[in-house]
Amino acid sequence: MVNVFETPPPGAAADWTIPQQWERYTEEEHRTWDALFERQARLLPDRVVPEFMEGLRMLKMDERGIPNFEYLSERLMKATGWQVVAVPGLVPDRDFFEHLANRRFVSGRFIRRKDQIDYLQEPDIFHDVFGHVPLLANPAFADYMQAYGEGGLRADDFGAIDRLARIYWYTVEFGLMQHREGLKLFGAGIVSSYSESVFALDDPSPNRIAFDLKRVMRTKYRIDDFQQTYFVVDSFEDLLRETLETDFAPLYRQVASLSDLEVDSVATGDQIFTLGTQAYATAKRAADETERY
Ligand code: HBI
Ligand code: FE
Repeated sequence: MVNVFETPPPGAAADWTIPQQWERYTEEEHRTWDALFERQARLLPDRVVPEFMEGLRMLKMDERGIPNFEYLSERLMKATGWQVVAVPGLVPDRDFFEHLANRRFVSGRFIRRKDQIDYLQEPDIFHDVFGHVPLLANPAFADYMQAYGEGGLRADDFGAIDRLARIYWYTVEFGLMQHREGLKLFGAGIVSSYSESVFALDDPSPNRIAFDLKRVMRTKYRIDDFQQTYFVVDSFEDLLRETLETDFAPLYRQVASLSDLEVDSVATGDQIFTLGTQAYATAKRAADETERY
């Protein structure tokens, strides 16, 4: 979560937006986008939900180079009434929610350097735009994102932003979906990462558990490595319906009296798709410990 007391840096508007300045991207930056795009476009077709591929096509995101937000927003506006606006980096929670509640998706404008192709900590334009924007062309997902923004503003009044943020994390960022032909990816944190796009579906290490609002609200998450548990939704329509029909106030009260669940724990009532071996996380932890001595 992001500090609430911060103010926008010089050059940013009161709502934290900045001009994209598309004409300032260098040839090398456009080629970095192309390299990332081509790799994911090759890997994803059988792995990602069809709604994602549909969004890429509808928004004409397969044109070469870093997308210009002006044209991207025009197409997105026609599809679902969303826009993409540039921000300097992470923005405070309330400003973030305010943008989503008004169907504006905030995106970083910088792109990772060539030597950071496979890993970087903070979200760049490839994560934000390639990862998040295609699904915003889907009506149910678009409404779900707006509902999340509205819910975020209300959660703040209950002191429950961290609980709600877990729902965002385990759906919008790292969600899986149960499809006729098996599990598919839809989380932006997965689909913008080559290695996690393979790990999240194929690796025996992580748990894959049916999505449940209360369960997810209690579950911690990792920001430093692949997830140890992924949650599986049935469809965007179901996710949207459940979010709109649930009264979150009593849920926040219940969750407040329950303990947090660890990133790898299995709880009573879980509907388990895969019980993970956690071999990846265990090996990683052992390697980190060796390194320290
Ligand atoms: N700001 N730019 C940006 N992008 C995010 O994904 C983001 C943010 N601020 C807050 C935030 N996410 C989350 O912590 C909220 O879901 C709570
Ligand atoms: Fe993201």
